[in-house]
Amino acid sequence: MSNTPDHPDNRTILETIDSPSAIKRLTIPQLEALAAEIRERLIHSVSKTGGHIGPNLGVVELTIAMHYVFDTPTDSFVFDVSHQAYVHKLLTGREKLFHTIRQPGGLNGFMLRTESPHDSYGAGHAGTALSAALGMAVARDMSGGTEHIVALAGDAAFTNGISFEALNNIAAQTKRLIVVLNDNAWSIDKNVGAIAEYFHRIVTNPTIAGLHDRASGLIGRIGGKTARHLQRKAEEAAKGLIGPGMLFEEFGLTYFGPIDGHNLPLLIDTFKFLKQQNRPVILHAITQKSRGFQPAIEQQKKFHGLGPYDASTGETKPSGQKTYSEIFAESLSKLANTNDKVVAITAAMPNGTALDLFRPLHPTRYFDVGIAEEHAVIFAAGMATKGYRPFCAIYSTFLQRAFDQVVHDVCLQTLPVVFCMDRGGLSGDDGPTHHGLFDISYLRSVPNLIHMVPKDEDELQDMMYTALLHPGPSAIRYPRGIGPGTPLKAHPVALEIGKAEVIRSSVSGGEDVAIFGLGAMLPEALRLAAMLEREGLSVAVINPRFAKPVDSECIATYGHRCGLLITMEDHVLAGGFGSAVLESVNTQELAISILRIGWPDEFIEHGKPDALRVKYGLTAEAALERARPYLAALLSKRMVAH
Ligand SMILES: Cc1ncc(C[n+]2csc(CCOP(=O)(O)OP(=O)(O)O)c2C)c(N)n1
Repeated sequence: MSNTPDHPDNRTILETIDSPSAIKRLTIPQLEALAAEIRERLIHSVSKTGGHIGPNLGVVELTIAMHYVFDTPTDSFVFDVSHQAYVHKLLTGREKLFHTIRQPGGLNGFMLRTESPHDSYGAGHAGTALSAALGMAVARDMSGGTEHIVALAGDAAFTNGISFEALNNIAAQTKRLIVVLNDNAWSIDKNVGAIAEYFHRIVTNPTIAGLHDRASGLIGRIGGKTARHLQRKAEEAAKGLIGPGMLFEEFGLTYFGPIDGHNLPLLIDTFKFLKQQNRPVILHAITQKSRGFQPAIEQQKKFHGLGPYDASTGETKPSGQKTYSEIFAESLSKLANTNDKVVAITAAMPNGTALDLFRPLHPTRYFDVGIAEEHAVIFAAGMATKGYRPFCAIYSTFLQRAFDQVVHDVCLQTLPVVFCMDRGGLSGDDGPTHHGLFDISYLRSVPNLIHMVPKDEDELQDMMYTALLHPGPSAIRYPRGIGPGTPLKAHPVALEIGKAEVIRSSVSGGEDVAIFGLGAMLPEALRLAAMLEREGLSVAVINPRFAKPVDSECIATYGHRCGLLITMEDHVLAGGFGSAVLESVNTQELAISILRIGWPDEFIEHGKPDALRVKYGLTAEAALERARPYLAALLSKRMVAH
């Protein structure tokens, strides 16, 4: 509780921060108390909502210091991924709403321009902060502005190509940009590659560590200008010692650090100093991910982002049934047992894709390339040219990054790379940055590629086997979380390419309606069929299996037999599976009505998938209402026929 004269009531310091200007009135001890309160709040609140607890616990002091020194929304903060913006949200007038984060209708889990003027740039995908911040800085310079632009990016964001594309341009484009490298040595898993090692070398270099300690000591004792001068001298001396040309200096950014990213007075003093610089600068802050929450420190991977947990023990509910991701990883491990050309590639998502189950079984055939989807795809293409069979496990939303590589490197050369797209469909709590709702559209237009969507876990393993046997590129999309729980056959079977599976059809062939329920929508298709039957209609249900090529023979068969085809997909309608059916109907000149059920041409907000499906009409009930205008005609046709 705050006992200062400013806050005589019973409110905590955090509760008194209704805008960042309130932070500026606090003393260092009060700021430190505020940091403790924020940690407490994060741990308890996120235990109920789920979310990115580890990254946020690591940036408490950094965010406080930034808000202490700079003035948003006049100044702009650009957070990479922006999954670590919870503290920023708490300090920018959203403290009272914080319990709603990631909840339907509540705060988004990422920065959102529409949510607050303090959120200057939205994100959810990695590697965007430096480019966006540079764009803002250049726009400011062009319009004669004086505000500050601060980009905050994690060490893993620097494994991403875009960060380097931005670095390549910064010094040439602006004299005033502050980049904060929040180095906690972790991506979601341990950060990987040469950049991670480079940061590690800087951090563990005893000479530099000594200088940095002396600098912080001096700041603590002396404070003010002299200390800043000495600190800069120390940091500049350090630069000469680091060796290989100081990566960032070579890019034209003046490097400061490494400094302790939890030392509030040091951070404040350093930001004040950086604010005055007339040159692009990078501050290397060392932070501890999950700081202040022991269960998370011990299980960094798990606590990067997760669902609800016990706030005192960190325990989570046992998951029970295997997820699609786990089935994917186990099936791939089995395929790798029998085929030594099978390799697995992830772009920094060993946990999310479950490839960390594959890694110990086939360590030499497992590749984590960092947050580098474009590279992952071309790397896979390269391996495929040498006879290997790469399975690229990349979420549907993140494969968007590598569209050109899919087209230009893989499909144009007909290389047998398999894209295993986890989170194909609505992702739920993470919201529009993470929904995987576009992959059928963006992949269906690419020649040579086949696109499969399993109805259950067993079909996923069949599709992976089919992809392995297929001589060209293929993609498989499967949803987040668990499936229907179908047990796996001992051995997968190869599916006929472009052949749908008829789930139910009347023996007489006299259906009125055929419903194509793609992947996770098949159960809804079956429910819809039951409802239509109650209305007196005869209904066939089809598992399309392939979004490309669609089964035109099957479409023709039912196009001739029925009066209505209904498609259901967990994907946008524009260019999706239903569009593919429409195209086939058009090409075959079938005279049949088509009703397409899928996501509308809008970005879908975060929320619970079931509720969002109800809201946007992706349910059997909503489909029945949409089908109603056709029903009378179908029924009268039926009477005439019989
Ligand atoms: C293009 C893209 N690929 C993958 C991800 C998934 N992802 C979210 S956060 C993250 C790790 C970020 O690590 P870092 O930048 O070091 O920040 P930290 O979480 O450690 O604070 C990854 C891989 C993503 N958001 N965007």
